[in-house]
Amino acid sequence: MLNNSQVEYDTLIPNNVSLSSDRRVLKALEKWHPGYIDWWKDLGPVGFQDKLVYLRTAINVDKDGWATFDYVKMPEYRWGILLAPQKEGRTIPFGDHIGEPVWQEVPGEYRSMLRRLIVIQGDTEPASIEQQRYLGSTAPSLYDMRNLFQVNVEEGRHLWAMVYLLQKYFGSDGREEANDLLKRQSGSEDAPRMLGAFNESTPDWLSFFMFTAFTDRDGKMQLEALAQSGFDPLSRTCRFMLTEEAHHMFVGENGVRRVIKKTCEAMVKAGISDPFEIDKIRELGVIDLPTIQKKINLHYTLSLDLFGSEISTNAANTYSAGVKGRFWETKIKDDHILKNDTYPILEYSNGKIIKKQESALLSLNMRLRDDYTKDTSVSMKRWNRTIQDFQINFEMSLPFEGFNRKIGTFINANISPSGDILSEENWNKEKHKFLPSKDDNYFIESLMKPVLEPGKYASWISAPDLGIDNKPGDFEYVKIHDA
Ligand code: BYC
Repeated sequence: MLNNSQVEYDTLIPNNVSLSSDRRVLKALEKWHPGYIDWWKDLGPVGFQDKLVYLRTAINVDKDGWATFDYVKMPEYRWGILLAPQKEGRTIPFGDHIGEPVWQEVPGEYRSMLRRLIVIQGDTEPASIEQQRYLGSTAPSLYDMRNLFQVNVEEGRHLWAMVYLLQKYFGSDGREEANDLLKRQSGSEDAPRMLGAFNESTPDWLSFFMFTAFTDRDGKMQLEALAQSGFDPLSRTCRFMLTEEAHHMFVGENGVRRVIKKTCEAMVKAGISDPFEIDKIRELGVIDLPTIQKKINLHYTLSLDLFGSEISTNAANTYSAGVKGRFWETKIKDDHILKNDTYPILEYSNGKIIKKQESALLSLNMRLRDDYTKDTSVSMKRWNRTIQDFQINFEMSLPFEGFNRKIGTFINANISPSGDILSEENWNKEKHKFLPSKDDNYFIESLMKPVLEPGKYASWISAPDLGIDNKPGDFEYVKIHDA
């Protein structure tokens, strides 16, 4: 490793990329900074901006001790630019340039391809903050509120990471793209965010936990694929972002698990063994398991769409170019060129689901999606273990890949979560058994009452097993009463 992990912490923008001696980029970022703060105040978390929040701040890129915890007001968070250490002698691990030294500058022929990927990645970061902006006022505990704000400030840092790459490596069009990242807005009619799931609303905390469990995990997979890039600054940036991303998925997976646990506890206490006694269970002030399953169906499939079409020339081109790899590319044992390989995919054609072998290069989105599904099933196992611990006869499952899809071969097909092809009429009759209905959403929203006393939790969620940074159960994660 080259010794380039020294962090400049006394500049406006903490960084380990020697910004103080890179006047052009420093100036560009300082110019972008006020617009970012305005955006954060206008479209970031509503309320609590003047409160002290117990937040983790990245101060280093060493494996151990990369973060410090302290009370911070969110607008004063130190959003830094931190790249994982450069690996000496790293070579491009896949594609037509395999074995060549990685690029420290953008190769001209791949400039627009790289810019597009960086802009898409950058666009998702502020989008998720915008989606979650109203949640603070209904937090089920101070612990959860703190976790929400932690996720938010770190997504803000991830935006900075992409903006740095745009400003440093893409000249005036990079500058323009950086400005546009603050202009598009989640859910806007005129200038929406670029990818589907980032224009959906996150109206309640179960949605937030599902989003961080499922959609942040797409983030993990995409960052892992970009971390393989032959463009070394992108690879290093993504490698460090992955360090923070792990906590976001923990918030989601553990959040959903705590919701499930509270439901099971309440059912056992009330002597209800049938998980489908929905009205009785809801009267206990908890969310019934079938409704949680519907939320899984929704968020998993919205996240599948984020992988793009199963067959994609874009994906083949970025791979052959050495710009975007596969999940854990260097651990895979094949030629890393893939021109002669095939990959199994499903295709929906003339009302039938057909299994076929496709070009491995063209199927790279599908392969990454399959890796995502494998990764996700670990969460499913943990959630089901919680249900089994209470001896309740219910098993959560991931729906069939063709269910509820808006991108790819299954676009708008009427297929049930178990993979049955339905007539239009049956789909319309059944769909509220598969996806949250208006009533389900109203019920969930009716539970969203804030709990702001340290150590206390809303009726529908259990306390976490451990505090953040080993803090005790009644720790005041957000100082609500101090100005
Ligand atoms: N919505 O060949 P296709 C995260 C477009 S999340 C709307 O099928 P491709 C995070 C596509 O852009 C990770 N449009 O797909 C999580 C293309 O349009 P153009 C974010 C879509 O290009 C939580 C056309 O359809 N990072 O970090 O192979 C919180 C045909 O494209 C969608 C990345 O995604 C969609 N769902 O793959 C915070 C990595 N899907 O260009 C953060 C960068 C496709 O023809 N992005 N389209 O107008 C990529 O690698 C790829 O662009 C995609 C799409 C995987 C997104």
